[in-house]
Amino acid sequence: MWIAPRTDDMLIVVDLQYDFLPGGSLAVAGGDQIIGPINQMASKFTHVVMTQDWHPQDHISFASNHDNAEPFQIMQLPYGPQVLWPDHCVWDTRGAQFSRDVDIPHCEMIIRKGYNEVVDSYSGFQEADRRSKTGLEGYLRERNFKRLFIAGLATDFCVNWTALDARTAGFETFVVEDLTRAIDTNGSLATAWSDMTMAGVRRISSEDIS
Ligand code: VGL
Ligand code: ZN
Repeated sequence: MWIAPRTDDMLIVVDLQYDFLPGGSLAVAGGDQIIGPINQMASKFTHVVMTQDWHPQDHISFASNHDNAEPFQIMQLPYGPQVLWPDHCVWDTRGAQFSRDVDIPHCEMIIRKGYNEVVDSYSGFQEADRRSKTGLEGYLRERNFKRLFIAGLATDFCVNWTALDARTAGFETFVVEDLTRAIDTNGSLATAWSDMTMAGVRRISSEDIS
């Protein structure tokens, strides 16, 4: 398959932040390996946005903010089941910063998410209550983007939820599989790919992009 980037395509680069990289508090194995190739892919796209996981210290998704809770446990919250995480991407900490190896100077917008202390937001489009929008859909529509390409961290959480919401919003959506890495807790990676496939997300390789 050969795909030539067009000016009505948007590349969405998800969460290339220190806490998701080796040495970080929620490190994704091999996360550092995809940064260089994502920079290269980004240079082929006219339009790029990045998402940034951005939590207050008292965020509901942190196990440390609940009694007798451990990271990676699932807790029922008013908006549904929530995986509890180690503290990560606390705003104004180094862990929340983009890796300095990210080199995408033409990135035109950064969407922060997860800043509401009582709702998590894996998706770049909306919070986990499925109600509060980030504004990304409006931005993409208003500027007439048609196809979305998604890469970054983590395949089974923020990439997955962003891709599913992109499909719900009606965009043709491609996930560049070799430029993602997964957390994979409780079978989450297999579930993510089956959900994305069912939703019509196209699973491609960076080699497909010319
Ligand atoms: C993410 C877990 C918690 C992600 C963010 O970027 O995939 N995962 N917050
Ligand atoms: Zn998070």
